[in-house]
Amino acid sequence: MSKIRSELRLRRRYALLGACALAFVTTTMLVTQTASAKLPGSSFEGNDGNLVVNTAGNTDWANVSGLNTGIDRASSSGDNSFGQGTKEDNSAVTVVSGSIPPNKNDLSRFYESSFLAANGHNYLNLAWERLVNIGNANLDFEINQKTTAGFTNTLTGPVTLNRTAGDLLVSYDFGGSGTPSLALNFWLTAAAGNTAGQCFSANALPCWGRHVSLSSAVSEGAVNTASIVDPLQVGSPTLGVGLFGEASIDLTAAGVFPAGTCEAFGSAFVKSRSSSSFTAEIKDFIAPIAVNITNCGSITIHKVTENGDSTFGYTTTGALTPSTFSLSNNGTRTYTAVPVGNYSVTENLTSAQVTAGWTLESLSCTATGARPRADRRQPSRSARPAPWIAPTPTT
Ligand SMILES: [Ca+2]
Ligand SMILES: [Ca+2]
Ligand SMILES: [Ca+2]
Repeated sequence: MSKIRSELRLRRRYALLGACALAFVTTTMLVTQTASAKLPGSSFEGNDGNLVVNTAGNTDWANVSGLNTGIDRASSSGDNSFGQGTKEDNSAVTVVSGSIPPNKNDLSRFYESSFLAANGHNYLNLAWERLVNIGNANLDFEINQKTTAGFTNTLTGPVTLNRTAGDLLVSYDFGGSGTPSLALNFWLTAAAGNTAGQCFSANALPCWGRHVSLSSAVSEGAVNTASIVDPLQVGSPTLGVGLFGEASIDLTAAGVFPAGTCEAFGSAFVKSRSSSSFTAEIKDFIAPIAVNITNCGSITIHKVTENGDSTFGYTTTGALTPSTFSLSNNGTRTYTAVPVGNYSVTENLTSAQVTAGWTLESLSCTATGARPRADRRQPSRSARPAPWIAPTPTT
């Protein structure tokens, strides 16, 4: 989660007001879609079927930030998969050990990255690799808010997937040639107010809900049509035709992150279906890995005084709750689950504090887990907010 922290230091001498402007998104980008392999607003080459940057200034798997990698057990009698007859709607599953049948996809690796772009949209990139090209590739990436305790790549036996309402299933259906079909399902529960009639396939809750096809306006994907190199593997091996597939999704445009809401997904894994049917048996999987897919961050204000102490009042903009607060020396105020937007926090001295000689010593704004914009400027002697730093949270 992006975390923006500001710090204000005051000491007695002269009266001054300080403010820290915090912006998750500070600019509006005008993006024109071109023939390059990127979604509008994204720098990621998500439909060229390779892992390397082909156009300077872009990103691809070879250089994307926040890369997460899942690696399957060796493809042999020790590979892990779901027990016979397992379907997507099953949460109580059994992990078995053994080779993947030749007519089913034998997964070897998957990659995940996500980022918040300057246009305020969250993008999710996914990729998979398989050992043998059997033509079709029908896969599901399951993206959960919570982790499933004990579900590691050494587990065998029963496990219940820790699914939460709103969890995400990204279907990747490749017919052996052409462009893959991408779709989303959301996990539905009675507690969330859903009804069984909203299930896509199952007859009872909890279940995967409506299968939402993703258009080319909000998603893209490709499977490699020529031999490529995977620079993320030791020795950069060559992958033959059809062994690598990737996708990129604009989660915001796809409605996964509605405006003004906070969502966070912390775990992801991939599994292979035996056909394009949603209810087909799922077989091989690669155990879950930690991911950080979120559209929100937190803001922490830390107050430090020198040569005494007092109670200082603050006002904020950006609809933070509470909108005003007070801090004394070493006090902090943290706002969590802060949606994308522009925020400012301003310290307001009382006339008594001015008379007492409080003055601004220093003020710093930093962004953690993010890419701060380092355009630092001296604090102004006016009470206007936003004289300072505008960090953006991610690359
Ligand atoms: Ca690519
Ligand atoms: Ca590329
Ligand atoms: Ca496996």
